[in-house]
Amino acid sequence: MPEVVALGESLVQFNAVTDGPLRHVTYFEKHATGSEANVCVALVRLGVSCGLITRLGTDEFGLFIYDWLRGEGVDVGHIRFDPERPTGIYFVQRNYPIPGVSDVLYYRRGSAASALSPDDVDPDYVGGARVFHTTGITMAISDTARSAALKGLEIARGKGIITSFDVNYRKKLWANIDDAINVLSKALGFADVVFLDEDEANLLLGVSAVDDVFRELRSRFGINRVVLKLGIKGSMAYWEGRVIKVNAFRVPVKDPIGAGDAYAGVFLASILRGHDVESAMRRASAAAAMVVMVRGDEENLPREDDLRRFLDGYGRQVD
Ligand code: KDG
Repeated sequence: MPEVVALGESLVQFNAVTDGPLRHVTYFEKHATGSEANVCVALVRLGVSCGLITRLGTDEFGLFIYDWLRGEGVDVGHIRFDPERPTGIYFVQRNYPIPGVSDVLYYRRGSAASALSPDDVDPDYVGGARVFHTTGITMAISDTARSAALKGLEIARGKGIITSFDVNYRKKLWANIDDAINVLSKALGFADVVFLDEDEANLLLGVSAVDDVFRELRSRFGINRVVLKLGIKGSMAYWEGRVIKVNAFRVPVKDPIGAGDAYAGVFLASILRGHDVESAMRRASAAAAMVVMVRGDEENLPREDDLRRFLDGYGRQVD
């Protein structure tokens, strides 16, 4: 049984090789991505076993993702193939219109993973893990995928397994903001460890000052382990009564997509391997920096040796 079980859509990313509006881009690079899959790869590269519960099409893209994840060492035993539905894909437009920001164009409605359902969640599989991880993306892609994610969270909670939830609010995936707030708040009610950024805090809690965010999550949801991602300003955690701040690493950015998943995956891996919270945050920040230096979410996820080399010399910390 894997130490971590994650649930969510893995999809193929077509990342623009050149900057600018997609209408003028000729070449795209193909990458296996998807938030929870990214977290799984981050974990296995650091020696923490992880299984992904998802559905893929039997098309070329589904086969590509399956082989990629299997090759990385992710447990693919709970991935189902759906011959009736396509694997989700999306395109990434880089550095346009805002420099340093990537925009996404989804083709995932009706995808195989959008048919994820509670039947996909085997209680014994989730129950055998130490951590169950999912995100707000899975809560958004369909009602059945949301039910599957909530089932996973409930099973994990019931069995005393750590539940990890990354808010990952994706505006384009929600019909309206009220739905997003209701559903994501419900998920927070099951979460032991939460990852979010200032905008997401503002959306869900109506506050964005760090102390207020931590206080609201504690008083409204009973959450005592929170990581607040602050982009280039670094990250802050509230961890069982302690507040910790870690700086970000300044690196040349090719594509910021995937940074949050690198952070979450490496943070969880580090905590599971006995690092203290500050060390886990520092390692997670390094991984996030490494991932944004290239196109694709998973290619630059570090192994131990890569992390050590980056932390020993490559990162120049922002004051
Ligand atoms: O966090 C990055 C992933 O989420 C990305 O690979 C896919 O943006 C994506 C999404 O919304 O699922």
